[in-house]
Amino acid sequence: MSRLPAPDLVRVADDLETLASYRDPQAPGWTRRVFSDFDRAGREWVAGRMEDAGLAVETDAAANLIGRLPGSGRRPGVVATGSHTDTVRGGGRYDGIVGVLGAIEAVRCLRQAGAELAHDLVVVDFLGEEPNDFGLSCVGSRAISGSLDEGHLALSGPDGRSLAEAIAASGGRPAALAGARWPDGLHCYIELHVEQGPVLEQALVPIGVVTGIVGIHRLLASIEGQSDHAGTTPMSLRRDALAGAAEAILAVERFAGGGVATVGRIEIRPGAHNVVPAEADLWAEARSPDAGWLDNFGRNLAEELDAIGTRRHLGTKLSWISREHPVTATDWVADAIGEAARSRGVEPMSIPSGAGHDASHMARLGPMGMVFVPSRAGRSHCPEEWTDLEDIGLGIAVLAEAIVLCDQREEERPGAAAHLAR
Ligand code: HGY
Ligand code: MN
Ligand code: MN
Repeated sequence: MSRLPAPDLVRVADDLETLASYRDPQAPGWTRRVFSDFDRAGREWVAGRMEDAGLAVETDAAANLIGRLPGSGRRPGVVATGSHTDTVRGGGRYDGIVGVLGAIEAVRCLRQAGAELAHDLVVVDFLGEEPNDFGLSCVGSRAISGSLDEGHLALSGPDGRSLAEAIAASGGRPAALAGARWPDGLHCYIELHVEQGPVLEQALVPIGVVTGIVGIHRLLASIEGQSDHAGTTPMSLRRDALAGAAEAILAVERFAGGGVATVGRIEIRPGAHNVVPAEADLWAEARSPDAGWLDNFGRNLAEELDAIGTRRHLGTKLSWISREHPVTATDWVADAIGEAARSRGVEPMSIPSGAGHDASHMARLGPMGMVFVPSRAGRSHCPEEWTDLEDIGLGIAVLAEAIVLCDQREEERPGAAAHLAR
């Protein structure tokens, strides 16, 4: 039996509702996109909640919001938890948010119980987990894990600003980004998140222990043809970039067998009824737990784009925006999460994650595990996204208990070393 108090569900519901009120009223759903005024204001409020919970708050060079509870044992490395509070356009109130507000509530439970941790505990609201206008996701966790490079910082957005400038406007110091990597090492990272799929709900199991996270490869395919008069140019003489793009979209769908792949955005120029399209840009991604499958997908798509270009006399260019490898959760962290669930009377379910998470990047630094709670009807990245408060409360209780269990583990077990070497 746990000696930690149960999370205060009224307080958690209030926090969820307040953060949801920081939203873009011009956009659908509960939109709070990274680098927007709404995101900045929401995170300022989150910083206040961290302080109220007894955390010492700082903003690091990548504009990650970090709340620290000092440990008493002077053990090296931190126990880290958290997630993100930015949303996709038209998103919901739970994706990422449950992991940040849940971590703050877990801190309150630990402090209320007088629980002393040997390691420092840090709660992170990572900057910009969702793909942003620069085409990049997980900006903050990439920076912390040392993989946000100069090329990323130079990416330019629709308003002509660079990613570095956007990070600075959100309170970061991009010139000092090397310092964003955890200076004191990672004992382990545990993230609470909504499942974003239907598996737990259908199985009537309220807690999932994540086994691993899919790899995600994101790309931009640019197709160049020629703009011509749509009434006078014979079909045989056209170099229609959009018709080529249509073939490419269907190729992405065809090559998705065995994994998932999506074209989520397309831009056409000049974009008029009566002009043959001269340029098309497609933003697409593929996901799989199998790194080999992802490589094959990329090869197949590159060959197919070349073939489309040759057949249709179009120029084609494929650029990879990011290529995240699949990661597996660390056994001893996953075991601790399972034990924490059982201490709350729940037999958890092992479950892979088809969604990407900051945890994928934190896994570069050390042992990683995730706790999932059910999503109603599996809906996510939409305004209807919903998780019952009781399930969120249980997830927070499991997170708090898992933090205590993982804190007590000795460091540098062989599993952790193998993980870092991957
Ligand atoms: O796109 C994803 O998988 C995540 O929700 N950011
Ligand atoms: Mn998301
Ligand atoms: Mn998320």
